[in-house]
Amino acid sequence: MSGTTAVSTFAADVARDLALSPRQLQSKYLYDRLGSRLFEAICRLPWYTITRAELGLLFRHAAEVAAELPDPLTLTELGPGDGEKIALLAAALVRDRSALATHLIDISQSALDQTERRLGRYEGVSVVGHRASYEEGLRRVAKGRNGDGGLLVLFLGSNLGNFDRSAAGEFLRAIRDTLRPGDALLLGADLVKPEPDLILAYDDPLGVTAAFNKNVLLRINRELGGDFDLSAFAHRAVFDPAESRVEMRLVSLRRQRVRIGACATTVDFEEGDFIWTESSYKYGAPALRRLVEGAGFACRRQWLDPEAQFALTLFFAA
Ligand code: AVJ
Repeated sequence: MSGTTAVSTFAADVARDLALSPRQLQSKYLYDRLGSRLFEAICRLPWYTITRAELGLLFRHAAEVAAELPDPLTLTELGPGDGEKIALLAAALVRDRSALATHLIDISQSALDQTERRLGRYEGVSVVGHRASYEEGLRRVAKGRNGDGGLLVLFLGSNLGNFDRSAAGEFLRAIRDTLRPGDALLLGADLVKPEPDLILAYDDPLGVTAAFNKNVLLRINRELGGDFDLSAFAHRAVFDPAESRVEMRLVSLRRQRVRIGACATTVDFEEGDFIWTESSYKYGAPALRRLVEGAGFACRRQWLDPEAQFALTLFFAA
C-alpha cells in the first residue's frame, strides 16, 4: 500500500475490527500483491471450481448473451482481474456490432493495465480504465455513456458472495440506480452445495488458501508494525448453514498477546479465539434471482453448471 492516508485507514480499520467480538478483519485486505497471486493460485486448484465453471459458462453462452443485448452497447466490468472473462464476452459482442466501448472499474492499477492490454488486441473494441470503487466508477461510466445505447454490467467471480445479505441487496440497488430500463447485469455466483465440497474449496489440502488467509497477518506485521507469530495461528473454513455462508478464520493456537505499532494497541488471544477474515455467501438459484429482482431487476436467462453448482444469470433493469 502506498501513501500515508491508505496506511492510516488500514490501521484504523484493523484497530476497530480486532476490537469487535468476534475479532474481524475486512476481506479486502487479503489482496495485496502476494495475496492477489495466492488468490490466482486458488483459482487453479482442483477443489476451487468457481473460476473454471464460470469461464466454461461464459464460453458456452457468450453468443446467447450477445443476442439479448442492444446495439450500440457499452460493456463494463466491476473488478476485471486479469481480463480473461471480459475479453471472452467482448469478442462475442463485437462480432455483430460495428464497435464496442468497454470500461473497466477496479481499485487495482495492475488489474486495469493487464485488462487494457488484453482488450487492446480486439478490433473495434475501445477501452477506458477507471481506478475507483465500484459505485464511483459505475457513476462515471453511466454519466459518460453515449445517448441511446445500452449498458451491460459484469459482476462475476462470485464476488457478490463477500457481501452479507443486506449489503448485497443495497449494493445491487446502487447498481440498479445508475442504470436505465433496458440496461443489463450479468452476474456470476457460486451456489450452495454439500458442506464437504465447500470446506475443501476453502480449506484446500495444498494449503494455498491457508497461505492466502495468513498473508493478511504478514501484511499487518509489515505495513503496520505488528508482531503476529504466523505459526501460532491456524487457517479454518467453517460453514454456517443457517446463514448459508463459508467463513474463513484464523484461530489462535495458544494464549498470546500481539502488538501492532501503527494501531498503538495490543490484542490478547485465548487459545481457540479467532479472527474472522472473510464470508462467502452461497445462494440457491431461485434465492439468487429473488435477491437481484428485489433490487429492481428482472431475470432474463440463467445458465447453470450442475457439476460445480455455479450460476451465470442475465438480468435487465426493470
Ligand atoms: C474472490 C471473494 C469470490 O469468496 O470464493 C477464495 C475469495 N476466499 N478462497 C470467494 C476466496 C478463499 C473468493 N472471492
